[in-house]
Amino acid sequence: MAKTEQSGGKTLANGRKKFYVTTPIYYVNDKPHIGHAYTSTATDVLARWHRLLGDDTFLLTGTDENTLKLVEKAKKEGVEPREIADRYAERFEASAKVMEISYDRFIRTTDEAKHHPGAQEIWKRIESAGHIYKGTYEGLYCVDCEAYYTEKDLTDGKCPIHSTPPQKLKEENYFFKLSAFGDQVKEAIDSGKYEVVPETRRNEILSVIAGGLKDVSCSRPADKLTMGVPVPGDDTQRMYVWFEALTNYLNGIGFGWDEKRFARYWPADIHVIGKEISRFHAAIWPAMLLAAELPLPKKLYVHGFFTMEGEKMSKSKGNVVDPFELVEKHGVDPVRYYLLRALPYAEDGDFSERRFKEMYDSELANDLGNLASRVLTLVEKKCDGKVPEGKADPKLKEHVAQTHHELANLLDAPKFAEALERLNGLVSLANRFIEENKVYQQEGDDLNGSLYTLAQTLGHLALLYQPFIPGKAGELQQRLGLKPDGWDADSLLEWEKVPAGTKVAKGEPLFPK
Ligand code: ME8
Repeated sequence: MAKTEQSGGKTLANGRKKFYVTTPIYYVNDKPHIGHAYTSTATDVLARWHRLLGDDTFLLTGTDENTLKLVEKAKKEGVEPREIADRYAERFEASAKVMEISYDRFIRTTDEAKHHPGAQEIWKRIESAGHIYKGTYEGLYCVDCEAYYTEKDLTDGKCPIHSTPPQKLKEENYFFKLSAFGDQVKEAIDSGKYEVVPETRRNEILSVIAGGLKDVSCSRPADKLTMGVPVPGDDTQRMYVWFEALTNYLNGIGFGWDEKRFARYWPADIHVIGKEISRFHAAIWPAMLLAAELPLPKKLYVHGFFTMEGEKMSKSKGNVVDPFELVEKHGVDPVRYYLLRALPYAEDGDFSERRFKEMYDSELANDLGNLASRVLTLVEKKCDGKVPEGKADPKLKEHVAQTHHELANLLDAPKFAEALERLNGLVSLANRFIEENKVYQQEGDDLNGSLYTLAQTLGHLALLYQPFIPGKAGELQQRLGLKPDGWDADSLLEWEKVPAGTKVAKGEPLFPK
């Protein structure tokens, strides 16, 4: 398989490919829930996959803090906004750790040394190119979305996402000439230079652009938005939160404070986001970059939303699922696995405890867990715990190679649920191989060939599941004497993973029931 097919585009001076992936930065006015955990986990799968391929990988996540809603919440609680921001930013970082997100940097937009300078630099570049002007904004604003709306965007006079009436604003602020970039953004998306997936989302955004992009307000009066990034050269204004938050994707890798690192990783290979913020990422963000004369990101992946047992998750319904509790109850790998499997590509998904249990029992315990324990038990019982020398079964070997190929394509899409299904397909095939050949009754060369083949297959599975369930995959690697890192696209594909003579350990069931 050609390496370029699997890796991020740019080749670095040291010959390695780079891969830069981001999560949205999350608001700090509330606790993290499984929606946030899903996005971060999906992002993490891509980062871990590219590290496995040997790419120089960077995963950025963090928090979006300079919001009016935080200022208002702080006023109500009688505390400084920063106090609340610190509280929740800590919570989000802790949830990233609990979900085993392998982030390289956690950015906070209150960071005056490593976020503000980059955000202001972008402002200056856009302004000096003539794309920012002063005007009066008169219209609607949803504080929960931190977004401007027109009457026709509303549902029964309310915000379509939060079902709350928006504020009416009339204020002096700066505008970004978004209208001047419609054609260029359209061309970038149409041509795939900035690839927006799934296609339904791409078509949606193209029709928004075809309807005409209007200039957008890009600042708020400093007396209202008392925290935030000061507009360069005008103390009375702060940058509108989305306008500076989007620049986190540049600042997080060094824009404004480590240009060398910035040059190494930009452009982003993929931004992962939820569907409600696609306009910001597919229209305003590329326009800002074009205006500032910076390269566009390569891809935007827009995923659907989780509902909870069929209902919208909301605090008032009390059905928001806390990732900390979930991990405490089930362990992190099953939670990651379930979230990734439960959200189909291009659609919404439902979180259900019953489905979680069913999936755990059938796919993890009965299929993958069982395969591992059957193969390791057979090697222990029949071959003294050492992988025998034997002839590889050509069909299973071919299927392993095919799985690599398909997995690479599915993760390139990226289709997480399908990628796991594909791996599960290999597990089923290996289980069937044991049944059909009655490996437990085999002797001599037949037995040796079967166990040698199964040990290699299990070795490949231990590596290929690693991006999804790093803990359990790691345990399996250990039992097979397999190293977790130091692989690249070529060595990963090599058939022999657990050479004859390797001493393996049976261990406890990987997924106890
Ligand atoms: O929008 N299902 O932050 P946010 C799946 N700060 N994913 C969900 C979800 C659900 N029910 N609910 C939330 C913001 N998400 C801005 C982003 S980026 C420059 C600024 C995930 O805290 C999903 O990824 O509201 C969504 O886009 C994100 O959380 C929104 O997080």
